[in-house]
Amino acid sequence: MSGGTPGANSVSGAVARFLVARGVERVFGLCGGHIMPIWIEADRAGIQIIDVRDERAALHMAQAHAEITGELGVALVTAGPGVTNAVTGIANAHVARAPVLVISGTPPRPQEFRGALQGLDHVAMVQGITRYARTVRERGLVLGELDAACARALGHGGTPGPAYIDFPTDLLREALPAALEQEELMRPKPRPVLMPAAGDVERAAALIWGAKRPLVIAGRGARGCAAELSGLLERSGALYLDTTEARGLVGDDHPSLVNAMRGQVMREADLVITLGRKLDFQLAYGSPAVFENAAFLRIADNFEELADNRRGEVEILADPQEALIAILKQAGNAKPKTDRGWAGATRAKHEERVAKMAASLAGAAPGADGRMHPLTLLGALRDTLDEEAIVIADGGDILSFARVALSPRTYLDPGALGCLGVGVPFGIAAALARPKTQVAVITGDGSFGFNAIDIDTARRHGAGVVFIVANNAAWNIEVYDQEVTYDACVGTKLADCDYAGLARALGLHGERVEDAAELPQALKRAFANAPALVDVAVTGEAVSSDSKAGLAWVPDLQPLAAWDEAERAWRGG
Ligand SMILES: Cc1ncc(C[n+]2csc(CCOP(=O)(O)OP(=O)(O)O)c2C)c(N)n1
Ligand SMILES: [Mg+2]
Repeated sequence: MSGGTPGANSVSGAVARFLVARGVERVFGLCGGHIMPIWIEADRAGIQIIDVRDERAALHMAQAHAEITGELGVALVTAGPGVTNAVTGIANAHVARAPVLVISGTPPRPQEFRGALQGLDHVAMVQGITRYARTVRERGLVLGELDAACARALGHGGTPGPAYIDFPTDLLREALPAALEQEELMRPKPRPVLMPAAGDVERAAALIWGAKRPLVIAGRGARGCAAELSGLLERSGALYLDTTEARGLVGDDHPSLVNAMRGQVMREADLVITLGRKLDFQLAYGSPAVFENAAFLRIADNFEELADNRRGEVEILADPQEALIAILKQAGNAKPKTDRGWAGATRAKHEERVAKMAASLAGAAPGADGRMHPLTLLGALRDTLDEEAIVIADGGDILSFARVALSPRTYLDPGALGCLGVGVPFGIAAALARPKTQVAVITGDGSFGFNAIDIDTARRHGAGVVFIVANNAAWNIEVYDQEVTYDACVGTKLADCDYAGLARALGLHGERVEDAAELPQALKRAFANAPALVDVAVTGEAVSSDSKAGLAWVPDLQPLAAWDEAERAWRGG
C-alpha cells in the first residue's frame, strides 16, 4: 500500500488498541510521516494527543505524567531528529527511574541502509539510557515487543525507566491478521510483588529496634507506602529525611521529619534505613566520611536502589511496602531503643530553622540593583498556593531557594540529572493530569528558555498552569561560581528579556512585576487566567545555599565542598 490511511486492521491500528488496552488516555508527541500511521490510529482510538513544539518537551511531559499519576507515560516522536531531540528527555526519565514508553518510527524496510530520509540508528543512540531499546521489523512480534517494553518501563523485575521501541513505517501500514492480536498480549500485567525473606526481616527488625539514632531516608521506591512508613516512624521513633523523590509521603508536621537538619542527622545517625532510595550524590554516596556513625539497612525491589555505593548490614530485595509490613509485624510490641531526647531535640531545631526561613521570606532585602530578593517572590507565591498545589521548580539559584522556601505536597524539579528546562513541560503535563489543582512552575530565566516555546502548547491544550519566571538576567548560579572560583564573568549574563511580552505574543496572559507590592495581585490574576506567565525581576545578588555549598563548582570527591573536605580527610589525603 502506498499512501492513504492504514486503517484499524493494520499494525498501527493494533498499536493504538494496545495503548488503549493498557489504559493510556493521553500521549505526548510531535508528528512526522514515519509515525503518522500510529498518530492517526491513536487519535481514532480516542487517545488524546498533546502535540508539542519540540520532542524533548514531549518526553519531559510523559515523565511528569508518570510521576504525577503513577501510570505509564507515553511519548510518540518521529524518526531521526525526532529521536535525537527526545534524547535529553529520555535521559532524564532514565535517571529519575520514571516509567516512560517512547514510540518512534524508522524508514521503510526496503530503504534501510540506503541513506533514507531521517535514517539513524536510534537503538544504538538510546541504549545506555533505556531499560529496553528495539526496532521491531516483523508484524507478528509487534504486540509481544510492546508488552515487553511496557513491563520493562514499569520496572517489572527491575528498575523502572524509559523503554524505547520503533517500527519501520511500511510495517505500520501492513495488515495484522486477527489471529496475531492475542488477548494475552493486550491485557495489562499486574505488577509483580517481591516478598521479603523471613531471615532478612528478622535481622532488619533487630537492627531498627536496637538502634539509638535511627534515620529513615525514603526515595522513589517508597511511593505508595505512606501508611507503612508512618507506622515505622511512629513505632520506632526514627527520624526521617524527605528526599524530593518521595515528597509528600510524610507531612511537614510529622515529628520525625528533620529536613532542615540534614547535615547533622547524616553525621549522627547510627542506623540509616534507605527505602527505595539510591545513595547518589545527594546523599554523599553513603560515604562513611559523611555518615560518620551509621550502619545501613537497605530496602528496595531493585538492585540499583538496594546496593549502590554502600553495602547494608541487611539488604532486603523486596517490595518496600511488603518489607515494612513484615518488619512491623516481626517487631510486635517490642520497645525501641531510640534516643527520644536526640530525636526530640533534632526535630525542635528543625522547627526553629523552618520558622526562621518562613520569617526571612517577608524580610528579605532587595539587591543594590533595586530588584527584589528571590525569597520575596517565593513568599508571595507560597501565600497564593493552596494545600494541594503542585509545584515545579527549575533553575540554579532559584531552585535552591525554592527547595527550602516552599513545601508543597507534590513537587518536581530537574532531579539528579540536573536537567534544566524541565519546568515548562513538567508543569503542562501536571496541569493536564490534575486539571482542578493549582500548578505553579517557578523557573529561572535561563532554564525557562529551553522549552519556552511550549507555553504555546499549554495554551492550545488549555493546561491551567502558571509559569513564574525569576528573572535575574543571568545563569546566575554560574555567575557566582565564576566570580568566586575563576575571578571571571564570561557567557553567564542574559538580557533582561520581556518574558511576559513573549507570553502575550503566544496568546497567554502575561504580566511583568518589578514592585514586590504588586506580586500578590499579579499572581492571583495569573491563576485566574491560567495558562499565564508572570515575569518577576529579581536580584542576582542573593547567594543561594547551593551556591554557598559549592554545588556549581563540582568538587572532585563529593558534590558539596564540606563533604569533599570530609571525604579527603577520611581518605587520608
Ligand atoms: C541543560 C543544562 N545546561 C546547563 C546546566 C548548568 N547549569 C546549572 S544551573 C545553571 C544556571 C541556571 O540559570 P537560571 O535558570 O536562570 O537560574 P538562576 O541560577 O539564575 O536562578 C546552569 C547553566 C544544566 N544543569 N543543565
Ligand atoms: Mg537566572
